[in-house]
Amino acid sequence: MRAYRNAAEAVRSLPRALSDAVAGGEDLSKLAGIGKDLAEKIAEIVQTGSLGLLDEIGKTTPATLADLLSLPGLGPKRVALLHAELGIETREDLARAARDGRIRSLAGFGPKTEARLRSFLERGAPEEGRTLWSEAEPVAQRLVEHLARLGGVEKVEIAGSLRRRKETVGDLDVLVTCKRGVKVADHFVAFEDVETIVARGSTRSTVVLRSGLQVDLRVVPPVSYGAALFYFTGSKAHNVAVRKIAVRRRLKINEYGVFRGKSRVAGRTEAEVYRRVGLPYIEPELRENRGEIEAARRKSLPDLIELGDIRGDLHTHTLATDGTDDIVDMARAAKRLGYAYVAISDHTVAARIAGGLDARAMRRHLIRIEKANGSLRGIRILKSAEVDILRDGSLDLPASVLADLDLVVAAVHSSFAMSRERQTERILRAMDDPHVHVLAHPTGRLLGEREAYAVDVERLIEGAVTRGCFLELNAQPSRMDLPDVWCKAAKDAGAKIAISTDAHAAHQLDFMRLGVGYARRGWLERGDVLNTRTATQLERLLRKRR
Ligand code: DGT
Ligand code: CA
Ligand code: CA
Repeated sequence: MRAYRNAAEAVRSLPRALSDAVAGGEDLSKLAGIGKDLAEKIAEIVQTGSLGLLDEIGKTTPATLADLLSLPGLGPKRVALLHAELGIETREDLARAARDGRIRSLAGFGPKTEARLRSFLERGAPEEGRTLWSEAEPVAQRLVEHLARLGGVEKVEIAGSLRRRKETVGDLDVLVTCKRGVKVADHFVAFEDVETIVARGSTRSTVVLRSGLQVDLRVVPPVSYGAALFYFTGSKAHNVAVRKIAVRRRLKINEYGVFRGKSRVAGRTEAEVYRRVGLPYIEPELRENRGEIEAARRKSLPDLIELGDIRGDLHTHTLATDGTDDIVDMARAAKRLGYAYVAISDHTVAARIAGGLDARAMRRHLIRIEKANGSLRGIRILKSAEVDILRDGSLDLPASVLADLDLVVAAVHSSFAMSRERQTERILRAMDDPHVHVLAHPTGRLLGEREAYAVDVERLIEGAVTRGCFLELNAQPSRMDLPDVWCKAAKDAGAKIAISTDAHAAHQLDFMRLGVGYARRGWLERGDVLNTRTATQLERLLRKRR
């Protein structure tokens, strides 16, 4: 696979047409990434228009198998095995085999993999057309670096929903200023990820990347940069609301500037644009027309939380269940981030696919946590568990074990299909238990995979406040749960939020950056967030709940 991919890359970067090279008798195997065998195959394709080997494979291997490669945990070897052993050709075949329990017995598969595939397939296809923020952002960063490499380019910034840190983005909106005559468009479409050029012009261009993500580029003069950044950051609803204020002051705002009649009175910076209409600067994450303009006029905009405010992580997993690192690895990684504490919160037994721990195994696990805590300096490891909320709202560990935990995180992992009323009652009942501190991923949504279960989030927020419980903002890229509007509602109701990564590996502790960015969309300030507290403050709060 890799050899073929490298060869494709070599061919793509050839400065002339491949057919000419072959016709000219050029030895392709001299090119980096192409050996003798591949050179012969390429020559065959150029000369005959097809490849004998591929036609042979096509006779025995259905084309639908390629589709299976996109499923989580399936590579070429595993797909080949599924085909050879079970005759699986399509997603439907695979779903049926998973349901019948026929996959777990294959070499290299097991009940966990089978269950994962099954739940993925039963959730249906991901939402079309939107990309997770966490996937779009690294691409955007590479694109910014690419654009900045061109001489004469001055400012490069990503606007749109990515800048507002929405959990998913429809497309990327890139803004560039440069010296006169710089060929930004040509350089833009030469970005390595570009698959299709939709439009190429001196002020606007559009491409589609190989990942399917579309990118809009605008080139603007420096005097308009702030106005353009304001305009293309959006949201549209925010822009419309600000424009209304401008109109009352007999001003006009567009992407070129703020105008009084024909003269431009602002536009170089965003702050200047806001100032001209009588507003303080409004952070991009707030620009959704959800009250930020009123707050700006009252001078009561929130002082948004920052990554540096975070003092620990309150939801992580280890090898004891479905994590990939041990307690000490997780604690060391947390310490490297400058944290004061980290909670080790592995699954309980009802979370069967995650290899959850029963009461006895949990007790042994807690002893290991204590030992690790004793052996490491400069970081406090909290004894915790992500306890399943059972169908009737009871908890998946006996009270005697719960009482030994420093921090109890409770979560719904099953029975998503209940009525809204029953689901709400079930969760409130779990929060009735005085051992419970945090309700994890409160809505259960999985972006692009699964909608939130039906639940009355307002009542959960109220319930948390009256009981002294906390709500989690789970920072796994596909969760971002509690959703932003509910974070704001929770804050307004006086609930405190734990921003937690739910890390299943040490490096996933870095998801905190995503969580904090998203929390800003929910108007959260340092004081609204549980894990900005010092270890001592935190322990006092957790004990108070009991
Ligand atoms: P997305 O791409 O769906 O995640 O969301 P956005 O917000 O990035 O939307 P997009 O890419 O369609 O447009 C980028 C920004 O450009 C948008 O947030 C506001 C501005 N914009 C686009 N179309 C209009 C419009 O018709 N009127 C106004 N006022 N602004 C617009
Ligand atoms: Ca966009
Ligand atoms: Ca766009």
